[in-house]
Amino acid sequence: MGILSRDEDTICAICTPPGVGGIAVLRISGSQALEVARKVCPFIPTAAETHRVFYGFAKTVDRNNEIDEVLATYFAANRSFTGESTVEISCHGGFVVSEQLLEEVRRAGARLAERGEFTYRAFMNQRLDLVQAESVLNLIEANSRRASELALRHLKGDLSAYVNRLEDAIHWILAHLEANIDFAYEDIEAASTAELVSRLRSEVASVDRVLESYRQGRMLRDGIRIAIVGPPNAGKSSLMNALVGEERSIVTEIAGTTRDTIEGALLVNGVKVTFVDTAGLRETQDRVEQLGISRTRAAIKDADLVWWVVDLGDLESSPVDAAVFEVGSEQLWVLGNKTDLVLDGSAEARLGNWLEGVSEHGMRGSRRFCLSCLNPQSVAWLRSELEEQVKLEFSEVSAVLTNSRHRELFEVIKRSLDSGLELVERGESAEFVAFELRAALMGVHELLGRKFDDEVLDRVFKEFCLGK
Ligand SMILES: Nc1nc2c(ncn2[C@@H]2O[C@H](COP(=O)(O)OP(=O)(O)O)[C@@H](O)[C@H]2O)c(=O)[nH]1
Ligand SMILES: [Mg+2]
Repeated sequence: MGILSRDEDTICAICTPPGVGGIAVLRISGSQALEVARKVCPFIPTAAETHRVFYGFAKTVDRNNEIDEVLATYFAANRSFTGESTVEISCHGGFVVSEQLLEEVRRAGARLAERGEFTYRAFMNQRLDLVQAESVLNLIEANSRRASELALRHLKGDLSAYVNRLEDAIHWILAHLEANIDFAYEDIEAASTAELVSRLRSEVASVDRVLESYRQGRMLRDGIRIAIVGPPNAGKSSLMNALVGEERSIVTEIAGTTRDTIEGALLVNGVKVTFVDTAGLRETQDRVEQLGISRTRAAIKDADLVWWVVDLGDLESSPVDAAVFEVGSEQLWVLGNKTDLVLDGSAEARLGNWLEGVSEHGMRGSRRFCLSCLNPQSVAWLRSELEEQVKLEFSEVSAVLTNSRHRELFEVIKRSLDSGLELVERGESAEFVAFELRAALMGVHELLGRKFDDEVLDRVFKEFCLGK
């Protein structure tokens, strides 16, 4: 059952996370919010002023028992997050008090809110568009400073403003196009084909830029994943442990120790970086190890960056796995480990020669590092190189896409604009072009949630937690 059909109810939920805390906040929203709240908090005046805090004792509805000493804040309709009349009651934290208060508020006539229902109401009351509602979720879920900054910018309307501007631009083109078709638009002068082409081109280019930003946006939201792969015993687990500063993976001199993927994470320049330590790549008859290796291949596919670790002291007998060669050179770092075993200082040269030997292109274009995981200075150096890389990736953050729903719709918009442009360039009749532009407009409306179906809304709001 979706949340769509019961919009008239007054709803309530505890908005703070469960467990023991200094305070808990219970929110009541809906036309009866004030009446419901007053049954439990009789000290709130009937004609409460908006944005005022009232102090007193919350009581059971039957007035027989006091529950807690609380603060109640009143927000009038159109002046609240949901757009509805809202009361927020702050009580002492802990499970018992807040649950009892919630129970009494329900007894007083409010229904328990479903996941995301407060934000859903904010959307229905046009306090937020759909892109902004989704960014509320992203803000709550952000696991790094950069991700939360971006979500906040979207909440404030950055991306929405771009989409609105795009809509205006498409409207302009459509209107001038239709002036060619229909004399009803006599106040609009028909635009020349050259002008239509140039306007369309610039919109296509701007949509392209937004689409390109998805990779960056997704990395900001979820962080960067680095798969650490290579032959057994190269020092992959040692490297991960040294980087995250704890013993996440078991390290031994026995080849094939790591059989599953193990993750460890770090914040690098405000971006979450997840290292995935993997089972060593080699031919093996061991069933468990084989399963581990197929996970390694999956980890390579999922990764933003692949670190291929090899043992400089044992290059000649290092097996090379084809999966590594499929990684693009800009996504692959080759790490020659155990420099301490190469006593003549020829580590770089050895690694280079060996790479020329194992692959036609010698992994040219991939970055190379020679280091020793046992040497803290080596590890610190690799870390600083990683920091530089992260800085580079995020040196310029524009209105970026982070959400797959948005990306799908931007793709729809782009396809329609592309076809429209092609038709204009070929000198096709204005009706055909207009058809494509209207399809692009539909995409825009869907993006902002001006046109929606229940299924989309259900999917968006179901991801929220209770009380939001
Ligand atoms: N000499 C030396 N030994 C290392 C270095 N890094 C790791 N080892 C050792 O190599 C062996 C295999 O390490 P491990 O991290 O388990 O390799 P993995 O199989 O690739 O995960 C262990 O005995 C480590 O102590 C290094 O830089 N120098
Ligand atoms: Mg290992």
